[in-house]
Amino acid sequence: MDMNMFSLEGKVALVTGGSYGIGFALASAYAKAGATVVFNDIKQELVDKGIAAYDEIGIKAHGYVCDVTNEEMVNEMVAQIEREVGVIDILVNNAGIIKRIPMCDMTAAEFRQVIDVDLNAPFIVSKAVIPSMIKKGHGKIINICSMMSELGRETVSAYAAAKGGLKMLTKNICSEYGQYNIQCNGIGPGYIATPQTEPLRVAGNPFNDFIIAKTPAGRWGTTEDLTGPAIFLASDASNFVNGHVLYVDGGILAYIGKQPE
Ligand code: NAP
Ligand code: GCO
Repeated sequence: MDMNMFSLEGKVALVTGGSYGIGFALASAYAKAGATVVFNDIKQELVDKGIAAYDEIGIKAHGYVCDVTNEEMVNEMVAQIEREVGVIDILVNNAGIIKRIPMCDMTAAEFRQVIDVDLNAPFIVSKAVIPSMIKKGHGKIINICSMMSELGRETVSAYAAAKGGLKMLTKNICSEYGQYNIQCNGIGPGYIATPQTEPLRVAGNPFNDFIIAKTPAGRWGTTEDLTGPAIFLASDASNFVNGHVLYVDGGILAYIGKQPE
């Protein structure tokens, strides 16, 4: 087997919301596998922080200010990346938000905001990169899904609706553009220690123990746990894998849960 099939040498990878958290870890792994890394964030301040953080680990990343929910800004950013860095070979739709509010207390505006970032934005960014991928003859799109692409729980109705929708957008991009040698897959992270899950991990929050008990691996995931699967799905090693969601969850989805003692 040729291990070079995992190499990302010569590829340009755009990771949305990649200044910290999961996006930062995936983009860093791509750079180590040979790719040129591009990321965006909403605020200049976060882009600057991101560039400094990549710099610190020896990676020269290209950062852009862009709100992924704004189609005009996204189209401008993609055109600028194509001019300044090159055609995007790998897109990771990573930027995401969560609002933990019981459904009946949630306003329609709050629900829409989550859908906008977690579902509409992957549509907008994918749509912006696909035409050049078709011209180039290949492309990889990786959508960061969730346990909530399969499961529900109290307070996350909008997030679950968005991530469930993102799983189906993944299958549909595969269905429409597989013929152009574009592979669109998802990664469904389990419970990963990042700023997004910080409120759930504070000492004394029973949710922390609940997640550890519900995960056969017996721990929270790390951003590093996601990097191998992300490299696989971005590389030639996955050229016939399409429309799939790879759950990287320490076994949560396979497990019925611990019986009470
Ligand atoms: P995070 O720590 O909150 O990072 C999310 C990133 O997305 C931030 O850099 C954020 O920037 C950016 N972002 C948010 N809205 C944006 C917008 N409109 N335009 C551009 N960038 C935007 O989250 P994370 O835990 O790394 O999660 C990354 C992805 O993985 C999300 O899609 C999340 O739903 C998913 N996920 C996370 C977990 C987990 O356990 N952590 C599990 C499954 C799936 P700002 O700081 O400016 O908002
Ligand atoms: C929550 C969590 C999640 C995770 C993740 C699970 O409140 O339940 O924040 O939804 O972040 O997406 O895969």
